Amino acid sequence: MAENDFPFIDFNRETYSPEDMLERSRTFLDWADERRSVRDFSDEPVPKEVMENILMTGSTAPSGAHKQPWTFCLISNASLKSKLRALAEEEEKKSYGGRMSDEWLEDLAPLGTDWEKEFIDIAPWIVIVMKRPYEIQEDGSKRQNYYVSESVGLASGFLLMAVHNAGLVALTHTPSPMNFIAKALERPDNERPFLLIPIGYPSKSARVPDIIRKSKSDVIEYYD
Ligand code: IYR
Repeated sequence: MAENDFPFIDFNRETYSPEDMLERSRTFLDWADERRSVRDFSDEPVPKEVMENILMTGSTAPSGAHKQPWTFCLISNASLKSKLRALAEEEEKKSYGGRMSDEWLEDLAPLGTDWEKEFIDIAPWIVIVMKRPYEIQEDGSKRQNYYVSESVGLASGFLLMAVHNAGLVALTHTPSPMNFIAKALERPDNERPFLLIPIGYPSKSARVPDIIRKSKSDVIEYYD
């Protein structure tokens, strides 16, 4: 058997009656709907093992050919956080100061974002989600991964739900361009930064915009 072959095993999971499914799916939706992106963090510590569990939940996501093309950099080091903040703010100042279109800035205005990224210093943990377009094999040759952005996006979604489940909050921050992150973390050539995610407790005074989510008729097209 080749190294990457997996034997097939029986799969039996618990199923639910239609009534129970309805109840469970509604309860899960209500719970998921409570998740919010939060920009104001507390500096209260969060145990490392909680973070490891959250990241490993992200790592249960499906991926192209089961290549799991992600690495999660788990950062708590204060001077590294400060360095990342300074570098992110340098880029964001340029973005907010002219690189982003007027229309983009107009779309962001109601969310209250700006170039300042204080949360990178304050949140106890910063996760950098790296995507791996290819693997470097032992003989030095490259082997492609598949549907890398889709896979890493799914892993990030799973991770965010695990954060929510732990009673913590996160922000999916996308400093742009992000090359500085790979450099600061001395990541290998086959990794590219995908998201910067501060994770922690919300600050006591945290406020969030009162957003309205799209309704069923906005997001579902039926083909019965
Ligand atoms: N990357 C910037 C700008 C930004 C862009 C979008 I699209 C957002 O939904 C929020 C922010 C930043 O992180 O501030």
